[in-house]
Amino acid sequence: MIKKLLLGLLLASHVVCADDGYRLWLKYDPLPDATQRANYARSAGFIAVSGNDPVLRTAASELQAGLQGLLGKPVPVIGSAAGRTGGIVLQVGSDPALNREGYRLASRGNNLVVSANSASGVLYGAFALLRQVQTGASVANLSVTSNPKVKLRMLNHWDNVNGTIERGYAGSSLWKWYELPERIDPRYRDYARANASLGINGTVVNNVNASPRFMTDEYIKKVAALADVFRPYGIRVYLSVYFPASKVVNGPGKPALKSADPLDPAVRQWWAEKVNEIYAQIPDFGGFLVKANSEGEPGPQDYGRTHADGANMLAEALGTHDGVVIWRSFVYKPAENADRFRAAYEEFTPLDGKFHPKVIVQVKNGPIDFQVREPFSPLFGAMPKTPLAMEFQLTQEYLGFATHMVYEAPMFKECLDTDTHVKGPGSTVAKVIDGSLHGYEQTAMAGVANTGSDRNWTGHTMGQANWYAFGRLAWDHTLPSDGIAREWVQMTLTRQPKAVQTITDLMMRSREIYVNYTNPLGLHHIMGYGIHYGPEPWLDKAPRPDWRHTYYHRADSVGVGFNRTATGSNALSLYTPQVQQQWENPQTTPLPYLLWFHHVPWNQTLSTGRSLWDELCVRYYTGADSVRWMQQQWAQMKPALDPEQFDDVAGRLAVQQKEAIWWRDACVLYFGRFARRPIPAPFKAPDRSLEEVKRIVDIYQLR
Ligand code: BDP
Repeated sequence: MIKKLLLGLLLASHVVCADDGYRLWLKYDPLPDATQRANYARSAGFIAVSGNDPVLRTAASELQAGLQGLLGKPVPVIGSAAGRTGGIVLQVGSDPALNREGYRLASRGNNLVVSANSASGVLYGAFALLRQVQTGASVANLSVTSNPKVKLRMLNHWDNVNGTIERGYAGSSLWKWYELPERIDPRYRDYARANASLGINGTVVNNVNASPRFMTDEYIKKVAALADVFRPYGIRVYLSVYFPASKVVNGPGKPALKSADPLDPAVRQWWAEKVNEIYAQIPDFGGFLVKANSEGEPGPQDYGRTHADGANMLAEALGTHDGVVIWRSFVYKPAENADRFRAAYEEFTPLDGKFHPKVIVQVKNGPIDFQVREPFSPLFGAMPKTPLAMEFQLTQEYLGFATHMVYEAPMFKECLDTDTHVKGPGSTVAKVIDGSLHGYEQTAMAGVANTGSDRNWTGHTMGQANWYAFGRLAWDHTLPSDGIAREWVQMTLTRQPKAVQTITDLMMRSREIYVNYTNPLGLHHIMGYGIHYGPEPWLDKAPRPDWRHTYYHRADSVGVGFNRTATGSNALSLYTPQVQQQWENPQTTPLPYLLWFHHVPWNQTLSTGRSLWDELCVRYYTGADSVRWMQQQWAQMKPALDPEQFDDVAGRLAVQQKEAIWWRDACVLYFGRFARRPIPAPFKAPDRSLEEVKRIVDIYQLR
C-alpha cells in the first residue's frame, strides 16, 4: 500500500514538477502506464554481470538506474544468472556478426541478453535496451543487432583555458580548469553518460584555436583527471594542438626550442617526448586534432612544409601508441580573385597518398563554413587514399545561436546522403566517411559541441536534440531524421502521441524555415560580421575579401549569386561530371543551390513560375510567417509538456519570431535596392527603412 502511494506521488510529481532539462534524454521518470511497467518488469527481475571491468560495471549500473526509474521498482545487479530467469544478462563474447563496438539484444529463454565483443559494446547495448523501454517499444522476442558505421564518434569542444567557449551559446565551459585535477565536478560524469548513451566514444576537450598550455605538464594532469572520469564510459580524450607548441612550452627540465619546423629532428624529438609524457598520464589518450595555417593559426607552411609534413611528424611522434592525428582541412588563403570554395580542395588533393596511416583529414560538411545550406565539400570522394572524417557543427553559430529552433539532423543527412558519383551512382558522402567507398582503415565523425554550463546543457532546450541526433547519426548514418526526432521527443519532452507527432513535425520543418527567412535559394555568408548573428548582407569592408558579404552574393543591377560555373570561378569543376550536370545550368539547378552556383537575373523565371526577385520575397515572407506557425504549434503543446521546458521554448520562439522579421526586412530592403522591383502581392513592404534596420545590427554588435 505504502509502496503504491509512493509511486503515485512520484508519478504525480513528474507532472507538476518543473524540469530544468539537466537530465537530457536520460530522465527515467516512471512510465505512466502500470500495465506497461508490469510487462517490462517481468523481463527485468535482475541484471547479471560478471567480472570487474569498469565499462561493464557502468553498463550494469546505468541499466539498473534507468530501469528502476522507469519501472518504479528495484532491479538487483547479480554476479551470475545461473539457474535464474526473467532478467537481463550482460555478456562479452565473440560474435562474428558484430564489430568491436556493436551489440546484440536477444531474448534467450526467459532472459534478455545484451552481448557484444567488448565491454563498450555491452554499454551501448544497455543504453539501446533502455531506449526501447523509454520509447515504449516491445522487448518480447527481441532480436536486434547494431554495429557503429564509423569508428571514432567524437565531440569537438571549442573551449578555452579561461572558461569561454568559442561560438558557445550555452554558458561557459563545462571544464573547470582552475579546479582540476583536484576537484571533479559531478557534471563531468553526467556529460560522459549522455555521450555514452549515444555511442560517442571520443572528446576533444579544447578549442582548435588551441592554447599551448594544453601541452604543459600542469594541463596534461588536468586533462588526465577528466580522462579518468570518462574512461568507464568508453570515452577517450583528445587534445587540440597549437602547432608551434615546441617554441613556447618549457620542460619538464628543459627550455623551449627555437623552431617548430616539422622536419627539424629536435622538433620531432620534442613531440616524441611530449607524446610519451601524455601517455604516461593518459594511457588511452586518443590523439591530436590540428588546425594549422588557417585563420591566422601557425602551421608547417610557416617553414615551407606541407600539411602532410606537419601531420606526419605528429603521427610519427605517436609511435606505437594507439592514437591518431586528426588534421583539419579548413584552410583558405587571402587572394583577391580566388574563390574560397576551392581553397581546401586545392591544398589537400595534391597531398592524397602522402599522409601517414595514423592521419585522418577532417573536412567540414561544406566548402565554405557551416552555412545554413552548403553543397557537400568537393573533397569528399576526391581523396581515396586518405581517410576523411566529417566535421559537423552542432553549436548554432550560423543557425541563430541558442535562440532559434533549428533541428539539424535533416541538414546532416542532406550532406551524408548526397551522391558524389566518384565510383558510380550510390557513392554517397556517407560511404566516403564510413570507409566503405575507398576502404579507409580509420573512420571518424566529429560534431562541434553545443554544450556549456547552462543548467540544460545547450541553452535552447531543443538544442539538446542536435547533440542527440549527431550521436545517433555518427553511430548509424542511415537512421531517419524524423525517427531520431521522435525518439528524442519521447525521451525528453513528452510521451503523449499527438504531441510527439506535432513536435517531431515542427522539428523536421525548422531548418527549412530558418533557411527561408535568412538565406533562401542558395544565398550564403550574409550574417552579422564577426558575431555571425543577424543579417548583414551589405558588409563590403573587412580585412579579407572573402570576409565581405558582397563577395558572396555579388548583387548588382542585373541579378544576384556567385557564378561558380566555367564562366565564373569554375569551382563546379571540382565535382564529378554527374554532380556538375545537376548544378551547371541555372534553368535546372535545384532552387536550394541556385545562388551558390549562378548569378541569376532578377527577372529570370524560375521553376516555380515566379521571377527570381518574387521568389526571393516569397521565401523571406513565408519563412518569417512560418515562425508564427511554429509558435502556434508550440502553444498547443502546453498541456503535454513540463511548464519550465514549455516556457523556455515559447520564450525563445518569441525572440525568433521578431528576428525572423528582422532578417526578412533587412534582406528584402537591401536586395530590393539592386532589383528595383516592388514587393509582390500579397506581401507588404517593410514599414521601416534599410537605414533603420542597419542600425539594429550596429546596436547588436556594439559597433
Ligand atoms: C569558423 C568560426 C571560427 C572557428 C573556425 C574553425 O567562426 O570561430 O575558429 O570556424 O572552424 O566558422 O576553425
